[in-house]
Formats: sequence, structure tokens, C-alpha cells
Amino acid sequence: MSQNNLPRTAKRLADYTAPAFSISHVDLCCELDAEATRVTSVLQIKRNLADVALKLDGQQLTLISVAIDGRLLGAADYQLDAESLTIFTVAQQCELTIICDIAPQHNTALEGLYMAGDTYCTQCEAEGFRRISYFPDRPDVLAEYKVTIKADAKRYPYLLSNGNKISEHIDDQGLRVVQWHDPFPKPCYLFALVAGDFDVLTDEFVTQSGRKVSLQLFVDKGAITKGSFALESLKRAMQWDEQRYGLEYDLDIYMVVAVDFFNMGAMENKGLNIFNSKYVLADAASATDRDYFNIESIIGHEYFHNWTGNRVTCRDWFQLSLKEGLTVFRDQEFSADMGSATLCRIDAVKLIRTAQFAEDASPMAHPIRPEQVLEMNNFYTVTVYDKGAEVIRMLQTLLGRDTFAKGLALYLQRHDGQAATCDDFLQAMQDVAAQDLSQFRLWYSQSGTPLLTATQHYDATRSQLVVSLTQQTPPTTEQTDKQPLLIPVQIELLYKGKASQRHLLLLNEIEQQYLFEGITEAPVVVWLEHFSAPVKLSAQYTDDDLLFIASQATDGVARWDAMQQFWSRKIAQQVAEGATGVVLPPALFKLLQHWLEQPGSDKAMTAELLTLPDFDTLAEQYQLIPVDSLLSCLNQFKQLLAEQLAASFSNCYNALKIGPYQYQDQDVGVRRLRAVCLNYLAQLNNYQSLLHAHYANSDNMTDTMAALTAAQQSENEVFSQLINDFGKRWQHDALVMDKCFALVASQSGEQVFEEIDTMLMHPLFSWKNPNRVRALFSAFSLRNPQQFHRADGKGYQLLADTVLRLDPLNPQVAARLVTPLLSWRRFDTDRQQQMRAALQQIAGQSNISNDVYEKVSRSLN
Ligand code: B3K
Ligand code: ZN
Repeated sequence: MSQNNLPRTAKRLADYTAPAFSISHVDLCCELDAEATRVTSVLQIKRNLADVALKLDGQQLTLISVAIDGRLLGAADYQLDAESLTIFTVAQQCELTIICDIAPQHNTALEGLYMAGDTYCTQCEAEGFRRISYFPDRPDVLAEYKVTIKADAKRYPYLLSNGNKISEHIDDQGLRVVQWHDPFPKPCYLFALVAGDFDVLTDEFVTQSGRKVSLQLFVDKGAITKGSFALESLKRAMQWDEQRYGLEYDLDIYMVVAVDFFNMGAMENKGLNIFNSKYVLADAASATDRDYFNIESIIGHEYFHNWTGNRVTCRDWFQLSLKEGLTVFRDQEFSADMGSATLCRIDAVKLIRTAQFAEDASPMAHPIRPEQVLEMNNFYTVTVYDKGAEVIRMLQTLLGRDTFAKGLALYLQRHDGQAATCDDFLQAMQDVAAQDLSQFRLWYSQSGTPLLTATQHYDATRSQLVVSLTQQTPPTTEQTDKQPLLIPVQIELLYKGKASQRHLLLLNEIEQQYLFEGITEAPVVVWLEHFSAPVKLSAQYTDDDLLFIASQATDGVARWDAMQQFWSRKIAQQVAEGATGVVLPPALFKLLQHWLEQPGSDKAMTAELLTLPDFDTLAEQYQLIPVDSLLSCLNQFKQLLAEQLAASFSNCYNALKIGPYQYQDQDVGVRRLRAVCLNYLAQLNNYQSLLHAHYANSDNMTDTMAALTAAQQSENEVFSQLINDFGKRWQHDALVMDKCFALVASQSGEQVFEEIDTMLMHPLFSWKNPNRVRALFSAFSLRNPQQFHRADGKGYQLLADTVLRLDPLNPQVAARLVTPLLSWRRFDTDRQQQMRAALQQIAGQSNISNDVYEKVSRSLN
């Protein structure tokens, strides 16, 4: 990496020191201009530490002037470099005024103040505020903000910031001038500013204590009807947080703005959430059931941050999981209460088993509280977020729901208005539970996926069952020694002829045994019910055991999991034995047939039971991933099921009737099950007309996508006919075109390379828009294993070229895209070479961003 001559020094958690200066008030004035926005910042500063200079963070700012208590500073009074402004002499208390200019128009990184089309908007988490003004850009500096925004009154009817609006007028130059005040002290990452012209949906929410909150949702002109689901979701979230945790909203106004250019999903800025429009806008014609689900969950997530994140924030960025793991847990619980709890859990488990386990096995492995970070944006990961949420869930399992809720209340009360740590959170939990959580704390500092091995012994003469568990966490790239963790293992003892029993086992040693007395019949043990811990499990199941669990277990997640295990084992066997083929037991077909004939009331659950594990889930079972044989076995099994059960799939499909589109649980289930049937049938030659009919008869995007995805499976002309029609029909709707791009990029045939090239020329494609880039290239690298992992390396090359093309524009998104290349060590020698070559090509470029550098260098070293 010699060509990269920037100093690249990681920050370490161990080096944390409290801020040398506090800031009580920030008075910010932004005079908006695309090329030169003038930012005047007046800071009330107080010294906490003697004899140190005041060092402020700042990037890509043009400094105009600095003054202390009204006195203009000269060049000798401070030092300026590309990352900071250091002022040498600062009194115990003073007023610091800094003026600088920024150019939102040229901000393609989408951090700080930037333009999303004609709209000005901000993204400050993690370290974007330093691109707006010089400031101690760290989450433990909390200040009260007053913000003035000035912009052309005609073009910018809405000038928004955090808190309450205190004044608005148009000055004599035709500028609209709006002032905002946020009474809650906050870190600068929660600052937000938006200026634009929108359609606005308004509503009101009355809190449990009777306060009226005005709700406002800002969307692109003309999109007003697409905002109502998000607004309804917001009200549901507000009510849920009151009912479940007694948490009430605290300002008089709550605003959500949807923008078209956004690096992630959304941002929880105090009182002014900014959202990727993908997670706000929905109607039946253009959004799928999954889109609706995501909107409700992300609207909930950002709202829940108001307490877990905003009222109590993080002391430093290493503590990110304090707010993110907890808030993901809260949004999962919300979604579970709004719809099917089992389905939500299955989704969460899938994510952990694919992306999170893969991250643990990669060079980017880190604990949910990382210890060393070069670019913070690289740590908004499935580990911090989703494994973080699993850790919170385990805590709830261990303490019980009520004690957990009390612990949360104590934590929020104790640290309200403060920047806290993960330890503070655990301390509150420990205090209410009167339970020692010191071993549990290891989940915060230890990375990697624990492997549990379970065995059982039944003694009929003594009516005793002994179950044994062992745990072992393999070394990760950054941490070799692992300690035994405290793991809650929920089990169910299932019997052929009598009621089952459920138990919670606590595993806290390397190996433990548990004795059950009075057991008069050998049970089948359902291990890790509801995925009670984020671990891999190895248990001695027979095929019959798994099919028994799949049909009888109380917990839906366990039933689904048994089928996943069944298939994973069969596929693994086939991979190991080669072409000779694995014989599938007749009992399996009987069960599948039964589900198809009597899909029951929970059709979505039935759909899950009938779905094979995907490539990524299967891949996580191997240290060295046998790409070709995995893909071909997966196809063979799918084909076999389609052939053997064609009549059942077809009957089930035909029997499922549904009225006009509604986003409602029962209907979602019916659509999902029909889609699964269609997908299998698409493997066969004589179902083309069904695909055409499904597409043509669809009155909603869910069914349309089901037809297109199924058509993608069938190796015939249907897909190209349908996708052409789809692309034409939706050529003016960027969010729907993203679906089209993703479908094109995830086709398994080799024409994909040419077609991606064609899509790059589409009028709606733009390298500057993260949604577009992800639609094409994340779909290609994550959902097209056949072509991405081509043995000739063409797929890796395409991704490397894309990363290099994107990095100068948007490092954050470029660094996300590079992820699938990092795990090159897990592939065969030829692929290893190709992947490494791609990484080396990236590493060899001069001036790659810290974002990309950190990941690529961790992978190559
Ligand atoms: N807190 C933001 C994520 C910010 C990511 C910065 N790279 C959204 C969320 O988790 O709610
Ligand atoms: Zn979050």
C-alpha cells in the first residue's frame, strides 16, 4: 500500500479521554447557496482542562474568519490543516465565532450539507458535522442549538431544522429567513437542516399525557399519496413505545423528510428525521409487501432512537451498539407486534446466519463494541446492529421481559441528557436484576460466532434425560483468545404422544450437563428455540427428528429452522458425495405435500417452510466454500422438488384466492405462498404461460416482482420478455427502476455483464445516487453468486472497477460495495488469486479513501 501516503492512524477505544472543552450553546446561521453556503457559527465555550489548546474538527471547509469574544484572530493565533483548526489561547469561558464557506453542490460523498436534486439536506452521523463547520465533532459534546436558515424564498418554501420553529419572515432581498430552536442539548451528529419545495402530509398525535404533537411528512412534489403509509406507521410507533416502554415523545413537532440521495436507510436527527425516499414512499402499484414492511420498521427504528440514541446518546463511537443494537431490538419487537412475530424472527435469524456470520469469519470481524476504528462509517455493520440486537434480546431472555423493561427505564432515567457507554447500560440492567452480569459483558468485547455442540442421553430405566452442551468460539482475525460466554439456550422436549416441556438452559462454561428427571419417554430435543442466541449449533438429529420438529414444535422459528437444517444437511451430503445423488425420504414428500394441500392459516409460515436455504446460508457452513458444487446441488434440489411436487404446487397456487391489493397479514401470506409455488413451477418447462399470467394479472408490485423473480429462475425467454415490458412501463420511476436494475444484475446467465453495461446508460442511472449504484452492483455481488464468483474472475473485476469508479465520489458507499471481496481466503486457490488481484488493484490506486483502505488493507494483510 506504499502508494497511499496519507497518515492512516486508527482510533482506539482504550485511548478515550473526556473532552477538554464543553460547548453549552451553538448559534448557527446557514446562508444557502449551492456553490458557496456561508456558515456562521457562534459557540459558547467552557474549558474543562487547563493548559491545552482548543482543537476543532473540520474538513473541506473554506475558513473565512475566527473571532473570540468579538476579537478577530490573526494567522498566528491558530493553526489550520486539512482536518482541524487549533486555537492556541482560549480563556476559561468565551464566545467563539467561526465563519466558513462550503459547497453543497460538489458534495458527492453525501456527508455534511449536500444537495439531493434541488433539495439541500444534511447527514452528520458519524462525522459529517465537521464538513459544515469547525467543531468538536464527537458525540460526548452536547449543546443547545439555535439555527437560522436563509435561502431564496420562492425556490425554498420549506427551511427546516431541529426542534421548534421560532420565527419565519422574508427579508428585503427576497430571502426566506427561518429560525429554529432545539431545547434538548444534543451532539452535533444529530443536527439536521433541510431546504426545499415539497408536498407535505400532516397529522397529529396526542401523547399519553395529553400533549399534542404535530406530525409532518415532506415528500417530492406529486408523491403525496405515497406518504400515508409512512405517516400511519409513525403513529403506530409512537403509540407502541408508550404502551410497551412508557416512552413519550418530547417536542411539539416531529418531521420526516424523504430525499432521493441518501447513503443509508434513514437518520434519526432530533425532531427532523431524514429518510431515503425508498423507505417512505409506497403505494400498491410500486411497492412490494417487503417495502411496506421495511417502511414501518425503519420509521419505527428512527422514532425509537428519540429515547435510545437522542435523549441518551453514545459517549464515543465505539459505543455505537448502545444505541443501534438496542434500537434494532426495539424495532424488531415493534414489527413483531404489528404483524407476524415468527416471520420477523425468521428474517432476523436469516440475516445473522448469512451476513453476520460471514462478517465474523472475515477480516473485518469485530465485537459489537469495536476496539479500533480507522473510518467510523465502516462500523455501521450487521455485527454492531444486528448481533447487537441479539445481545439485547439475550439479556431480555435472561432477565425476563419485566425486569428488562425496568432496567431500560432505569438506564434512560439515570442517563437522560447524557452520553453513555455500553457498561452504563449493563450496570442499570444489573442493578434492577440484582444479578451479576460480568460474564455476559463478554458479548460486548469478544468477536466471533460461538459454536455449540449438543448431545443427549436418555436412560429409560431411570427415567432420566441428560443433555450436554459445549461451547467454543473459533479465533477471529483480530482476536485469537476466546473465553466461554453466558449463553441462554432455550429448549423444548418434544414427545410423540404427550405434551412437550420447555426450559431455559444457561450455558456459562466450556462444557455443561443438565439432568431432567421423571422423563418417561425419549424426547426429541428442540435446541435453541426462537434462536435464543446468535450461535452455530451442531446437534445429533436424524432426518425423522428434523421432520418431526418441523411439523410439531411449538415455536414457528424452530419448525422453520428444522427444515433449514434438513436441507442444509442433504445439500452438504450431496456436495460431499458428488453426483451419486442423495435419496430424499418419502416422509419428506409427504410432509411437503401436506403443507401444500393444507397450508393452514399462516400462509407466510408455510411459504418459509417450503423454501430452501439460500446460497449464503449454505456457504456459512463451510470454511472453504465449494461454490460450484453448492450452486449446482441447490439447483438440483430445487428442480427435484419442482418435478416431484409439480401437481401440489400447482394446486396450492390455484387454490389461493385473493382480492384487490391490501397490505394486510393474511394477504401478504397468500401472496408469499403463491410466489413460492410459482418459483418452483418456473423450474419446469410447461409453466411459461403461468408466469405470463401472474405478471399480466397482477394489480400490485409484490405479484409483479414474484413473476419477474420466478421468470429469472426459468431458463427461457420469459424473463427477457417480462423485464423489457417492466422496464418500459416504469422507466420514469426511479425507485421502481431500482428493482428493474437489481433483477437485471442478478440474472444467473453470462449476458449479465453486457446488460449491466446497458443499464449504466439508462437515463435514470447515476453514479452519484447510492440507490441506483446499489441496485445494480449490490444485487450483482450479493444476489448473483453464479456470475460474481465466476471462475475466470470477471465478476470480481467488475466489482473492483466499480469500487474504484465510485470511491472518489462516495467513499462510504464504495467501501460497502467492496465487502464481498474481502473474504477471498474462503474460496478455492484460483478464485483466491482472482479476488486478491482485484483487491490489489484497488489497494494500488493512489489516494483511495480511508473507508476503502481500512477494509482492503485488513483483508490483504
Ligand atoms: N444512525 C443512522 C446511521 C448513520 C450511518 C452513518 N454512516 C441510521 C440509524 O441507524 O438509525
Ligand atoms: Zn439506528
